[in-house]
Amino acid sequence: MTTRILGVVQLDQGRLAGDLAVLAKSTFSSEYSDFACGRWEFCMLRNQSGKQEEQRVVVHKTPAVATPLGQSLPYLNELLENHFDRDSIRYARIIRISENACIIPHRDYLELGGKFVRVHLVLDTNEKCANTEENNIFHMGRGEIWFLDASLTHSAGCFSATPRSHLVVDIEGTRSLDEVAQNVKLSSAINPQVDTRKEWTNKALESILGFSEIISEANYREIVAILAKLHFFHKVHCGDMYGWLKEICRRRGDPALIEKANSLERFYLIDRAAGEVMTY
Ligand SMILES: O=C(O)CCC(=O)C(=O)O
Repeated sequence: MTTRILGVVQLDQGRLAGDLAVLAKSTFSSEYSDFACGRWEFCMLRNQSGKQEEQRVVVHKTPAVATPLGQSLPYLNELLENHFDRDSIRYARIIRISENACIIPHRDYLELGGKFVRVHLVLDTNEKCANTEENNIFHMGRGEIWFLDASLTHSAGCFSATPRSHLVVDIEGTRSLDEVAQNVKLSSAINPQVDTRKEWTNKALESILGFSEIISEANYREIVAILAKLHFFHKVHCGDMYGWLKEICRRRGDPALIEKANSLERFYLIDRAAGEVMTY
């Protein structure tokens, strides 16, 4: 796993609560909702133009400018200024995941022709929230700053009634990882993460392949969401869902559904055009 913790910051819970209360009343974007299985959402705090309407991420070379929402969050601004090099920030977003939602396993940057150093500063979380990368599952703890290798297949989910909120910062891609997180405590005390997921069994596999009896255009997205969440609970690679989906559609024998499965795998894992949106 190349994703790793970079350090820990001491959060001021009172001031953080003030900004989280503002966010709770703010409008989150529906951009990238094709990546969401349930309520996985984000809002922009800094972007290229400083305009709230600029919601899509592109690779650019100028220091990110605070949006009106970003300007209204004094503590989060202070965290950005204290722990990152302002000139190297390209985007800052809040990503919130609500109960029983996740982002579909995917790879980033496929459409961008470049990369960022993507870091997460964890604002609000609990033990029922997890991130995943290929075969691995891990929990990012409150106050921790993590580098996330978003070019690998990954996902994140929340399975508690309390939503999870991360401050996600995209840093100029040429910056060395060692200089990305500033004024942080090193995290030598962090316990190694234990994978408590269940073993995957043939019985479990056959049960989901049984969706081939009922899959249709009408329930496709719901079945995709079920497949997308399984790796949070069973020891499988987070990208395995695309193989299962293709097999379900093959067994169904419907060419349109098979084509849709191939197209989902291409879009989320292999190749996307700039600005392309997936509908299914
Ligand atoms: O943790 C999340 O909500 C999203 C993780 C992710 O997909 C990313 O940061 O690229």
